[in-house]
Amino acid sequence: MPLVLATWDKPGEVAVAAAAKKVMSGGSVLDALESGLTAAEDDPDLVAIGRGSHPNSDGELELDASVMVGSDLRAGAVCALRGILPAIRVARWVMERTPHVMLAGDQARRFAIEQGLRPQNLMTPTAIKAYERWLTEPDRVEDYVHSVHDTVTMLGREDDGRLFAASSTSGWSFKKPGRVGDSPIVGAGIYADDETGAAGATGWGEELWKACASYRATNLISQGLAPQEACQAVIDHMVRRQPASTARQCVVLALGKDGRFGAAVNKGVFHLWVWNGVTTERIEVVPKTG
Ligand code: SD4
Repeated sequence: MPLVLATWDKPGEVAVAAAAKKVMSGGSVLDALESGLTAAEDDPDLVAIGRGSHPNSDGELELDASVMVGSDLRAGAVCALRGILPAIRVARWVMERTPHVMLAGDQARRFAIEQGLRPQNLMTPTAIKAYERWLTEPDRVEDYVHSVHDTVTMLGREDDGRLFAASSTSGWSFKKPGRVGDSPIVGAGIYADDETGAAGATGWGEELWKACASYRATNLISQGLAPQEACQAVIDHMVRRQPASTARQCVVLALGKDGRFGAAVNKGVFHLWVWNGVTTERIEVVPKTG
């Protein structure tokens, strides 16, 4: 049976449902990850990724996205992409239609337009209102960044064991223009290698990037750890080596080539959606105690 994982409560639910639908209509798991992230990016009511999410401090949305294929380590990514949806499709096109791994900013936008996407305004009235409120109360930015999960990271496994990872994000609410987090970075926000496993990260991008969280998790799986143990080991390593990372939520999830999966969080509660080819489950992940 195919398997699909998606992060965070509301956007993850939208993403996993769209992914399941794609597979059930004959799509591949790679297509399913693209469909899942596209659905979440496109939903104006989700203050999460893509349309309707929080902009940077200039009031503009800058999107990051990435995808990786575990059979041959192919990868594609875009960062600081403005006015284009779906960012995940552009990341996939970078992988499939160019010899590169990442395109950035205005040149990523130009590539997306050349490939047939139309520039559009991604700000909704609700997002504009949130931005205007932030302009008058910038000190309260922490209220926003802790209450909004602005990333969906997905992992997938085909029936035959092929693994995939993908992520899409608008990054931190009201971030510095040009800031790029872990999500589009291969090894940080995503990693997939059929010989070991697939992994993803979400939460505080700067810290997860410094930890090379996704690659670290798959590397630990290659050393014999179960996916759950590998995720916890990455979080433990971050707590020990990057103690400042405990100030904000950091999550690591992983999927083994045998279909076992796991997730770990450093603080707070995290929700992971899992579709196992038949049913969808919402799993609550809490920090390890003791
Ligand atoms: C970032 N890691 O840009 C992303 C944010 C995130 O839930 O995952 N939020 O830092």
